[in-house]
Amino acid sequence: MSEEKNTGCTRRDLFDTSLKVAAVGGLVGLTGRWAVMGGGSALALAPGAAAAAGNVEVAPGQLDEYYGFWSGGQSGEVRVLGLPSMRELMRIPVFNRDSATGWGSTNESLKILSEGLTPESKAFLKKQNRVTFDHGDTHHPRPSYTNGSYDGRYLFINDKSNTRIARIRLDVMKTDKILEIPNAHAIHGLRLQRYPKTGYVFCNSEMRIPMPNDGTILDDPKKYTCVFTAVDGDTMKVAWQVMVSGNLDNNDTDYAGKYVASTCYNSEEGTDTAAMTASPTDHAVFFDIKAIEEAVKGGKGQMIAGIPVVDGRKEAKSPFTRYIPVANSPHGCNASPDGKYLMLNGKLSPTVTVVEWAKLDDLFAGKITERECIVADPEVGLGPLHTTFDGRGNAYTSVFLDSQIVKWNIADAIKQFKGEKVNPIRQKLDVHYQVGHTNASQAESKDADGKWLVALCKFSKDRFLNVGPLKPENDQLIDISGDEMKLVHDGPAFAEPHDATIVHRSKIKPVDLWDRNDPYFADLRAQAKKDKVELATASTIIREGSKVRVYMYSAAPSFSMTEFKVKLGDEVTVIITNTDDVSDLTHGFTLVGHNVCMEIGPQASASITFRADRPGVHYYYCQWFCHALHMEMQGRMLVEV
Ligand code: CUK
Ligand code: CUA
Repeated sequence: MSEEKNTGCTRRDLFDTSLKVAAVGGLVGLTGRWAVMGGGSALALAPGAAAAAGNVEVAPGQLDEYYGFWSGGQSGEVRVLGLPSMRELMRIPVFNRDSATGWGSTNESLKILSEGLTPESKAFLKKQNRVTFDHGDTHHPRPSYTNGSYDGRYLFINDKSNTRIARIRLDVMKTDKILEIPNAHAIHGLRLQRYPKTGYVFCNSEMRIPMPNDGTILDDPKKYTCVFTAVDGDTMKVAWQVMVSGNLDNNDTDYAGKYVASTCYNSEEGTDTAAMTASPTDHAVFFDIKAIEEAVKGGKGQMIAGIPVVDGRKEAKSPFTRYIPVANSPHGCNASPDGKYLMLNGKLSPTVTVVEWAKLDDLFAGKITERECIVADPEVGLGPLHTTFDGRGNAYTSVFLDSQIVKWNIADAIKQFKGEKVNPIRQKLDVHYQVGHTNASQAESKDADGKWLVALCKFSKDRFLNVGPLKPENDQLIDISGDEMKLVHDGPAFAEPHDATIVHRSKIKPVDLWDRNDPYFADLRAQAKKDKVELATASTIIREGSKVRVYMYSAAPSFSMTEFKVKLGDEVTVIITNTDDVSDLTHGFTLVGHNVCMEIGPQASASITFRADRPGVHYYYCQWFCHALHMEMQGRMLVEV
């Protein structure tokens, strides 16, 4: 029985490791809590405890209760998982190229990947014979809000590597907008306006660059600056920017639509590690959204690259920002779901600094000092990175160096700060290993429900079968529904999911079929109209000089055209409409030897353009197994010399 449970919901190694950890804890004379903790992890495997821990096993045919939106890190994509099973449900290509769907090859995706780039990037890429970047580094996936709750419209995510953000439509789970942020360098922190709705997408430029960055300023760091950016999430246009002091790291917003804050490292404004960490304190910068909006409306912003920019640097003593001092190099920045507090995670300091949002009105009005906004500073362990919440007054901080999730009570931390003799720490749970982000179910919204927590560990070391020098990450699932946290699952993940957001399935309503009038195919509809063809019934070739448009439709198991002819050197665009209106009936179009491949979802249209530079017969086929005669779903392109 217990054997079954062991193999069913977790790994045998977990059992061994937990016991070893407990023993080591005893050896080095750690407190009783450690012993309880180690035992607690092991207990999670006992049949009784596993039952109490809630059912993590989602049987075949059963659906998960939560969607998890995972960043794909350096892979540049977003992954959708089901929780608690931790099954990977979908990968959404975003900044990367994708062989299965043709993302980065189809005309529709190339437009999305290229239209939001700055003129400088477009010119740079053109010199390299490219239209877009092929690579992305995603960190922070965040679903849109209405009144502090997830509304299921969009998911936004950053690309640190090429200073971009993307918007994914959650009805179809496809990327629909990508925007490069001008005046910025490496977008890292990204969070969304919660009230009244999203609204703004707040983006942190992590690196400081000269302004203007035109090659005239090199060695004068005083002329370097960082900008904080507000993008309108509906139009995906930059609304305004604020110049700040220090390097922006992570950010978060309140639940009232008034303030947004960001942790900063390098308040020293140095350019190497020693200079960057010289001072014992850094700061978090708080932005007054109304004040900035009014200044921008009143024309007080300086126009840089077409964007109104206001000066919120420390020395400017502006009405836009306040700098609250915190210990050196803070990292995570997390608003509690009750709308009251913001947690600034110490990283180099073993503490989490708690700021009360309600104090900010007085701070901006000059009635209280920066330090008076701090209401708690609990010591949680070595290397606090990120904090999440259960909606019952507890916070859970990931502690990188100690490899633990530390549960602490917010009210008790505040009492302790006031001098009362209380210990806010409730439990320390070992995770494996070196945890980065942690996030709990619904915890980034006011509907935090305290059921599941994921610990996204940077190292998996010995937790899985060895796959060579590059190891997977280890995303661990922890049950937080009871008084004690229980580790219930290890999940290997490729290329660094920095962060994940867990959303109840009732909040997300994806469709089964595309709508023929979807904006995704607007360009194709317009082109078809010009060509006087009907997308869903066309089997036509339109020639315009050496430009050839091949219109066809697909209905399982065939393409409406099983052969077409073009001339050597033609620029060929193949436009296919999938007329099947059956759920899950996706077709594809792959042209052998041409670097051409695309997905065509049910009721979708898709197009791809290539040059017919190889004479002869070339087969195209459907690469999605759609029918008993799927193998036969093919045709020939004849390239005539
Ligand atoms: S960051 Cu990666 S662990 Cu980019 Cu949110 Cu903290
Ligand atoms: Cu259509 Cu396979």
